Amino acid sequence: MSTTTQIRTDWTKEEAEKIFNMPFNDLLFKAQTVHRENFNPNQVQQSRLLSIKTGGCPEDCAYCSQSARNDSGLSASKLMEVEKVLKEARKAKESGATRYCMGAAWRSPKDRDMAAIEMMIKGVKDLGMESCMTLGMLDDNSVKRLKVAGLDYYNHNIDTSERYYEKIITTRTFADRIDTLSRVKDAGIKVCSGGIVGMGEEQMDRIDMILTLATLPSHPDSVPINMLIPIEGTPMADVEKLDPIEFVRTIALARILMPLAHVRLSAGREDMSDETQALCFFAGANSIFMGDTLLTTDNPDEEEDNQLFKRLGIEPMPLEAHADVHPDVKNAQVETATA
Ligand code: SAM
Ligand code: DTB
Ligand code: SF4
Repeated sequence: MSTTTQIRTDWTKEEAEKIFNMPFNDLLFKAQTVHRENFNPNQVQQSRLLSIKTGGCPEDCAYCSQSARNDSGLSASKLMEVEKVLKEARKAKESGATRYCMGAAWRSPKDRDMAAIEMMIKGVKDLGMESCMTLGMLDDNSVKRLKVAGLDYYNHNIDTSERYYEKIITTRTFADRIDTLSRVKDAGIKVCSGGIVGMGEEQMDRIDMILTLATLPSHPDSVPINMLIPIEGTPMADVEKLDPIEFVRTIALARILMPLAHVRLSAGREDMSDETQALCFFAGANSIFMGDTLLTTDNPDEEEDNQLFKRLGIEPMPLEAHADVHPDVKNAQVETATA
């Protein structure tokens, strides 16, 4: 039997709202159906994350432990040495990671740092993993250098809806973020872009955030959906917790609107029940960060995740199953053979 998935970038707000608000069982069924048409439903891609430059960031993101404007108690560090980064990358490879993501608390990378960044990218590639960087906004020169160094993915999140954005960040605009995403795409680097839910936004903001990503000229290859990790000393420290069902609905909407994207159940798993995580996988999440720290906060340890995978019959997604899966064709018809 053969099934087809239509890839659309012209979703309307009405369509997105209607899907988001479907009865939960219908929504999950639809998301799982789309998921199965495009991916092995029992495979989840594993990425590892390392903060290569922590804290002291000049931006004012209200959720972030690393903003110099938030009093989170985190001390700022310099850019990590290349050898140290590659030592950590080797450990990640040994534990089964297929993608290595490196994050820096910068507004944008400086010229003087680019040589070290390039060596990190090359080193990770030589280990046989995909490389991902998240360094803030990019100009034409730095995006070109990243491409030449062989970078596979660039992560830059839109974070929330355009409407709610100004409540969260004032030092860079929503349009700045879209601009960086289009530079990355134009340079031929794969785009990783998503956002955070549970920041006190309304349901329409969660829907709009996904809609913005799904109506970009082409869908991001990876879409990280983060549940806010409330950090003491930030303006978001005491935000009311989001109903996990709303989180699962957000994942399902991302899966349905962007059928070929790797939807990552990203930050927030440490405080999430196994059952909520299982629902996220059922709703089409097929990527996670493995390892006991994210950038500055805790993540479930490897053993815990291995146990959860075992209970759910989930296998790590092999590299060949996710590399270059995304045909960059607007309105493409994708034929997938199903058993
Ligand atoms: N400084 C770079 C930038 O912001 O573009 C890269 C690193 S930044 C920490 C990467 C992303 O992590 C943010 O855009 C945000 O979506 C997510 N993030 C940061 N702090 C978080 C938190 N406390 N809870 C959930 N997600 C968070
Ligand atoms: C993304 O969307 N989530 C990751 C990654 N991209 C860089 C970061 C999560 C950070 C969580 C808070 C922290 O550890 O500081
Ligand atoms: Fe800086 Fe990124 Fe944190 Fe914003 S999210 S304060 S840009 S490290």
